[in-house]
Amino acid sequence: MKIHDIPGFPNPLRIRIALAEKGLGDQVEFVKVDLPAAENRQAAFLAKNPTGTVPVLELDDGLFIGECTAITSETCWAPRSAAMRGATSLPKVVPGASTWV
Ligand SMILES: N[C@@H](CCC(=O)N[C@@H](CS)C(=O)NCC(=O)O)C(=O)O
Repeated sequence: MKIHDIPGFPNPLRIRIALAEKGLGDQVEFVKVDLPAAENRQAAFLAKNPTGTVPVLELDDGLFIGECTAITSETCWAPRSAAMRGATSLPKVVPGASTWV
């Protein structure tokens, strides 16, 4: 799992805090997006997230998920997050669906 972001910016920080709380920091590769150079407005990044914002979660199957709320929800389903979500929670149904709600 990868997180495309830039250190120190508020929305990426939300994800980094959530991952740290869940003990998932070592399962994530962070890919720096050069916001000052407008890398997030280039076609290559817009293909990952059409809103042109960070953070973006990239799952191992190649799915990209934007929006902090959707990303934190998605990372709840990582195997080591069971303690955070509870053992009897509902199963994941539609990956990334909460990006658009
Ligand atoms: N609603 C988005 C907001 C993300 C956002 O605004 N990120 C800022 C960085 S803190 C960004 O990418 N700004 C660059 C831009 O809008 O061009 C989320 O929750 O992830």
